[in-house]
Amino acid sequence: MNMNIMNVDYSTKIPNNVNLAEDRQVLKALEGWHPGYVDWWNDMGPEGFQQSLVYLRTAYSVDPRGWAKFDYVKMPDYRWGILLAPQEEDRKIPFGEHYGEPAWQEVPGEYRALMRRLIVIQGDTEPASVEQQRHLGKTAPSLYDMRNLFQVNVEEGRHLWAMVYLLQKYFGRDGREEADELLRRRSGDADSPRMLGAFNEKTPDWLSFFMFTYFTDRDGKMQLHSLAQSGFDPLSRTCRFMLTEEAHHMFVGETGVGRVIQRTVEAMREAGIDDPTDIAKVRALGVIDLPTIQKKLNLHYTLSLDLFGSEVSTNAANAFNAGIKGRYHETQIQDDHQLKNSTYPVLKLVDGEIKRVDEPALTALNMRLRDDYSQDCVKGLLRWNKIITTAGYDFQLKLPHTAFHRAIGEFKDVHATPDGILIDEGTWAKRKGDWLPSADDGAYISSLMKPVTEIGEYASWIAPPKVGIDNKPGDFEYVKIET
Ligand code: BYC
Repeated sequence: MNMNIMNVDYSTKIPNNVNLAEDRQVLKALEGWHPGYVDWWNDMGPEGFQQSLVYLRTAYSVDPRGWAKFDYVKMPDYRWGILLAPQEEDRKIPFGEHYGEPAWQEVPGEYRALMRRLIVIQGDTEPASVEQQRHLGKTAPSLYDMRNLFQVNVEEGRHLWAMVYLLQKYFGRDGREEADELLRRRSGDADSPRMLGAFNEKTPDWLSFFMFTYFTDRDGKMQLHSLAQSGFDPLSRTCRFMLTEEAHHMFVGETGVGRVIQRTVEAMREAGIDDPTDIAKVRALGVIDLPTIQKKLNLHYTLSLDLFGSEVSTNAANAFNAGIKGRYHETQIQDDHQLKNSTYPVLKLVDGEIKRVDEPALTALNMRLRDDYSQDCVKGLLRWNKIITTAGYDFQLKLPHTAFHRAIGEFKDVHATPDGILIDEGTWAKRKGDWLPSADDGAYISSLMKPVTEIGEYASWIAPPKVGIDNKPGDFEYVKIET
């Protein structure tokens, strides 16, 4: 069949724009993997609502000008497909030792293991997040939010398919085994956990979900951007298309947190509360106080910082030299794209003090990507803070210092305040509850997590969105539950 790469072939069981109909072996491998995926979705995907009609977008093209269509779909019937951004003619490897050589259409033998490891790590995060969020449908603050949760979930499922396609097409038997393992590991499981720390944490409530989609999905954005630079063209094209979907996930996070803040300041204004740190008074209104929002932010931001690995990493240097994983916006950077003689300032612990030390730029790539990430995070905070100041409150949300609450890298063995002052174990134990959500904070937030399923209604602790999904009006039924 002659197929336009822009449009997706829906005639095979697995929608795709990679001509699977003529790639029998890979089609067979994917069809063999499909039942296990559906079992995983049924066991570990959203709890309940599997028979509900959800107003979801599905990709039908990879043309950035119009790639998705919206319709009511039951989640298990979602068409999870393999979609790669169109191939760029004569694309060259944009960095590393092979700088300027034609991009690879197959995996070079010497980089197989390194490449497979990165693809597996990326793939592992996708089902993990679905597992972490599986119970949230039951406490959705509105049908609008419930629909957004499920949209994020089905797309993370598709991102798993994206990585599994690469494994099965380009990595032979090893790839097929890895694809099976991706369905076997479980978030938070003691024996068989997901690979990266943040993906084994709980997402206990909707504020966590919004923080996760703001901060952790944004790590996804940065990592996907770096892999989109890859000299291995199929990986690059896969990640480029994933980024199109990823934008909505971060939108859900940013607007979600923004709407929580909006509702809190509105309720405080109506009640005549001037002091946003008067937690008991604010909580009596059935909204989430700003200091608790700051604590949740501290938690999710630092868990996400850990996802960038160690500040100084030979793994990162090897992946860059090999032409497998580049920098954020690599092609827009003005330098030799090989980092032969350059340095990059890295925050390190030197004689018990936090210092900036110049390291070879090649080994400091994780730190550089993390810095790009932190800058990207700030943008949303500015918008959140504007909601607070517009309501007339003198309170600012801040990103904590990178030495605060870390489990990976330079600062994993020390304790620091959110301002970056090093403290001892005893002080940490005493003050921790001021900076990270405590059991009481968790219990209070949980007490608010009552489902709201009436059309156009919202829970007490969150403001309605400014615009509907796909420009739908406020009274749109985003999820038809009774089917
Ligand atoms: N937890 O040299 P180092 C997303 C391990 S999110 C546990 O410092 P490297 C999404 C590391 O594996 C994006 N272990 O690290 C978001 C290594 O082990 P080995 C996911 C960790 O390799 C929301 C050792 O420590 N994609 O898409 O330079 C919803 C030394 O590591 C952790 C990617 O991450 C950790 N946090 O960098 C859904 C991209 N960190 O080899 C989806 C692919 C490090 O000694 N992955 N370790 O056994 C990578 O680029 C890199 O593997 C990492 C780590 C950036 C993760």
